[in-house]
Amino acid sequence: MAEQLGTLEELPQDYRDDMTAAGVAPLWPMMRNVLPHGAPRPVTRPGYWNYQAIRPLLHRAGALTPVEKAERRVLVLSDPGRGAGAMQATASIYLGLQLLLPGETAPAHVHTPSAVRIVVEGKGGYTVVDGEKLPMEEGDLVLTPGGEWHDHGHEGTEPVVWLDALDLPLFYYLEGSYATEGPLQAQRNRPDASQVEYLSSGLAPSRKLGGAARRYPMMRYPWGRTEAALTEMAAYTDGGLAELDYVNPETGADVLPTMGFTAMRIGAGQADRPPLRSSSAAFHVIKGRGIATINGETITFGPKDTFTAPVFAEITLAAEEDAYLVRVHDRPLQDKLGYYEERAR
Ligand code: 1HN
Repeated sequence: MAEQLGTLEELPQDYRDDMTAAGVAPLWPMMRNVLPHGAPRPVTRPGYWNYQAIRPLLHRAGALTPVEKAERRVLVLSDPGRGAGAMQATASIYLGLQLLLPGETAPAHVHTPSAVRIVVEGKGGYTVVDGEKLPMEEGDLVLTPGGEWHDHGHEGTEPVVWLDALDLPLFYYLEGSYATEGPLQAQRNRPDASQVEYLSSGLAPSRKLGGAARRYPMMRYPWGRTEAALTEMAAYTDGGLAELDYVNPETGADVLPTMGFTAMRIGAGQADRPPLRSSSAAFHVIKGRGIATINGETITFGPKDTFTAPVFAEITLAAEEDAYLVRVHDRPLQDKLGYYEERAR
């Protein structure tokens, strides 16, 4: 196995010009870029977004740009490895903070990428997905899967902010990203499935012959239940560490085709040192404080902050107070492609 492959400069200029004119290029000078040895060489760098620093910028967007002129009033979280304006936080994950003011609506549309909202602050916001009205309370996880119509509204009195996570970079790369606009949806006059059909984990609506469950049976995961489950679980685990994956209550599978979500609890004074994972990840802090070390970079995190880790990152999360986080990752995609991997550190 050659350490150093031939370079472009070694080749005669007339040959290089003729190749360019013919629309071809030699692979060997570029081979290591696309196929490095041993592990990927991510462009993504660890990112950190302090919510208290971004909050005034979001509110200023609210004053400067009416929702009618924005459609979605969002500040995008750009990967430091790709620079300002990058429409991605990791290779596969787009993140943005979205502001909706009291009385506003964000118009209905449907698109190929899937989205998830994690509610950061404010009461009275809601998302309508396929006619189902999903209340948005702090920490709730709300799905708007690809191919499902969705619009947002706000019946409260204070600004509502949520974190959007989308698999947009993947769809954009595939040249498969597009949307269709439509009128605001009529809302069914009943509570969402998390309050009616899937009120208790382990119980699902009784199956009827010929009656297939919806592909996305539950699209809202209320935070209160998630926190209670983590806290109960942590009482019986080493170091007060607990992790719960968000799953489809009918199938137990990941909630979306490409993105996965894991709720985490780290007890005060404890640290989580996961194996190196082939998935990239974004961590959103629901509550608590601590220090994250990602590939040697130190991040001091508090409530509502967000930070990211590239693939195969060395991650340590040390909690100073009981910390509750949601990890957004692309393991479901990597599982489907057959290459998800964990390595001991
Ligand atoms: C989108 O549809 C929403 O529906 C938010 O709230 C952010 C970013 C890129 C593409 C579509 C939304 C988005 C988005």
